[in-house]
Amino acid sequence: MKEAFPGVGKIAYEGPKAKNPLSFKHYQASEVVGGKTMAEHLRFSVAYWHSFRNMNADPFGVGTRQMPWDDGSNSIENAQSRARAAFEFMEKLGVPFYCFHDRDVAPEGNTLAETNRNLDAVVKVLKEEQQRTGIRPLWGTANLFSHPRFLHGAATSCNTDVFAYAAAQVAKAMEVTLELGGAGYVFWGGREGYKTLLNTDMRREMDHLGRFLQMAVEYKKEIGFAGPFYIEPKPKEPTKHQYDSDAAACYAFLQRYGLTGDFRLNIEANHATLAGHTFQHEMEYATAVGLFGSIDANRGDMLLGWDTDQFPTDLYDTVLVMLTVLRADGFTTGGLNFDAKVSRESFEPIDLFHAHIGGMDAFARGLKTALAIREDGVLGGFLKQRYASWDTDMGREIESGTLSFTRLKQYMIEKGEPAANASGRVEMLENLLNEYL
Ligand code: XLS
Ligand code: NI
Ligand code: NI
Repeated sequence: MKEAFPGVGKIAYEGPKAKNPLSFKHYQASEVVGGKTMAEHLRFSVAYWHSFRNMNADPFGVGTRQMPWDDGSNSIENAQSRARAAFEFMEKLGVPFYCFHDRDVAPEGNTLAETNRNLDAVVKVLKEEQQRTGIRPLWGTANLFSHPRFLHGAATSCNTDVFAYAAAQVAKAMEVTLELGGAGYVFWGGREGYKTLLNTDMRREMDHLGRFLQMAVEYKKEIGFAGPFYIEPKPKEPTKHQYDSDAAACYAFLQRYGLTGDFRLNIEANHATLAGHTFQHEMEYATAVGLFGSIDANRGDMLLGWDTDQFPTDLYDTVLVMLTVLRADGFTTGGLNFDAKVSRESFEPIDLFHAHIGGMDAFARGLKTALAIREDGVLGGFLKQRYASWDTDMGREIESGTLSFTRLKQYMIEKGEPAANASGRVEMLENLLNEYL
C-alpha cells in the first residue's frame, strides 16, 4: 500500500532546544521519571473518530480535511485502507493506544447483521495492524447517537425497539473490543437526556439507562471481558440536558443502580468546563470517590460554548491535572486519549502530527512539573499544615465517627471560641505554581 504520510518518519525526541517541529521537545517515551517511563505514566491514545473520520465541517461550512488515503466511499475496502493509514500514523507518532467507536471503523449496512459483518471485516485488518505494531485499544465504544434511529436517545429512548437495538449494538461492540484486546470499554450517553421535560418521563428514562448498564455488566461477565467500564460525563450537547452530566451526577447514578463496583469515570476536559467545572475539579472529585479511570484529553475555548475538542496545549491545565493523576497513583487501565480534532484551518495530513506532538509534549511537561512540585514538597507540606488540627485527638475522633454532637457541644461551650484561623495563602500558592512553569 502507498504510504499515507510520505516523507514523515518516526517522530523522535530531540530535546527542548530542537527547532524541528516534527520532533518531541519534552516527551521521551523511554525516559524514566518518578519511577516509571513517560510512556507508562501517560499512556497516550489517538481518537480514531476525530483523527480519521472527522472532516471538520462546522455549522457554517463544509469539511476541509485532506485525507488522500480515503476515497470518500462507504466501502469496506476504503474502511480497511483507512485503518492501515491510521496505524501508519500511530506508529510514526509512537503512541501505544487508540480509541474507537464501532461505526468509526466500519460502515453501517442495511441490517444489523450486515453491519456486524462489515465490522468483522475491518476488525480483521485492525487485528493484523495491531499484531504488526503492538498498538491496541485503550477502549472501545458504540456510537449510539449518529443514526436517526437514536433521535430520542438509545437506552433512554421512548421506543423499546431502539433500546433493544442499542443493547445488540453494545453487545457486539464489547465483543469486538474484547477480541482486539482493549483495556476498557466506554459509555458516553450521546443522546441519553432530553430536549424538553414536556415530553419526558425522567424517572423512567433513568431506570431504563440503569437497567441497560446492569445488563452490560452481566454481558461483560458472560463473555469474559475483564477490563473496566467507564462512564464519560458530559452535561449537554447534543441534548439540552444529559443524565450523566458531571462526575457527581454519575456517582449518584451509579450508586442508585448498584454499579459503582463495575464502573469508573472517563473525565474529558472540555466536558468538565461545559458542566461549569474545571478539568481538575472533575478529576479530583472522581479520585475522591474512588472512580477515577481515564482521561479524554482536550480543551474548550473560553469564548465558545460548545465541545470544541481542541488539542490540549495549556500547561497550567496539564500540570494541575497531572498532580491529581499522581495523587491517584497514576493510571492503571486508563490513559490519556486525545479526544481532539485539528482546527478547520489546519487541513493537511501533517497537521495531525503537529497537533498530537503538541498535546504529548504539553502532558510530558505537565508530568515533569507535577513530579518536581511533589518532590519539593512545598504544596504537600502546606496542605498537611492546613489540616493539622484534624491530626489531633479530636480531629481523629470526629473522622473515625466516635464523637457526637453532645460532646462537641460540651467542648465548645467550655472553650468559648474556636482557635484562630490561619491564612489560606491563595496568592502565595498561585505564585509558587508559576515558579515551576
Ligand atoms: C463526545 C464524546 C465522545 C466520547 C466517545 O463529546 O467526547 O467522543 O468520548 O463516545
Ligand atoms: Ni470523549
Ligand atoms: Ni467530547
